[in-house]
Amino acid sequence: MSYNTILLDKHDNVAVITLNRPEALNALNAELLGEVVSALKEMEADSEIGCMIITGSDKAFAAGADIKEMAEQSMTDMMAADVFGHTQKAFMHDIKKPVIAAVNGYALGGGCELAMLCDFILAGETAKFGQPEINLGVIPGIGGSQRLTKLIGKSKAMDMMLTGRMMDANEAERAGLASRIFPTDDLVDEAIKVAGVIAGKSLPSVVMAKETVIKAVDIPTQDGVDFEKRCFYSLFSTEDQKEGMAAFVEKRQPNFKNK
Ligand code: CO8
Repeated sequence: MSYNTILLDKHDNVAVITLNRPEALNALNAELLGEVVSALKEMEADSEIGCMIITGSDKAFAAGADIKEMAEQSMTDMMAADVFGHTQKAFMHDIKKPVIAAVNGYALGGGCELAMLCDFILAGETAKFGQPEINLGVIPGIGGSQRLTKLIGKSKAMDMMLTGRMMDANEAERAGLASRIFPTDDLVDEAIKVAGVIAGKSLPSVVMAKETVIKAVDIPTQDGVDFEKRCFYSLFSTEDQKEGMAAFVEKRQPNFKNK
């Protein structure tokens, strides 16, 4: 299959999906999310592949959902398209092989959430994680509130989600968001080595190891994720979401009405 917004390479038994919208810091538009899901499914069906990696550029893993694509959407538009629901379903139900996020640069909003949808996160030294949706008059919409809280605990998750601040690689590793840190330039090669170790194991045990860890943390998550999605979409009926996203597009500070 050919893709417009991602690159797909194979390194022996490891597949590397590189998010490739440099002009928008890999902002996650509907096309890119659809292509990530298609590539994961393609690699899931490829008997040569034992482990997948999702990565971005040195500057950005992904700077969030595409604000310019979302800015004018209504609540009904968001719920009808349900792009985030489809993406999440694919990660949670269709992909049995492990997926590693290799994060350099910004992993913000949906970018941080995409990294957390992967099975674990390897961070480059310059990685920066954040859930800055609050600055746009919205909240995370693809599981971030649930997964971040489970990974780093309530206090830090509240701090991140309510202030919108960023967390560097060291803090992310200490907090349990990233499993290991590598030098920026070596990150993808190191991730391929880690993925190669996993791909060298017995696939049935790898698939079951993944499934059991997910069960340990995730059984009640679905309810929270569904709740979060309804909240996220409903925020598209507020003036403040329109103002927050318009302000970003126009490169100015937002003037929220409902303070
Ligand atoms: N959406 C659309 N375009 C973006 C985004 C984005 N999220 N982030 C950056 N861009 C664009 C900029 O508009 C700019 O384009 P142009 O050159 O045409 O003006 C280009 O990328 C480069 O960006 P900057 O000039 O802003 O680069 P800086 O180095 O000055 O700043 C930052 C980098 C700090 C990352 C800055 O770009 C920024 O703050 N970006 C927005 C971060 C953000 O708010 N992310 C959250 C988005 S909302 C969200 O993710 C909701 C999640 C819901 C579920 C998602 C499921 C996938």
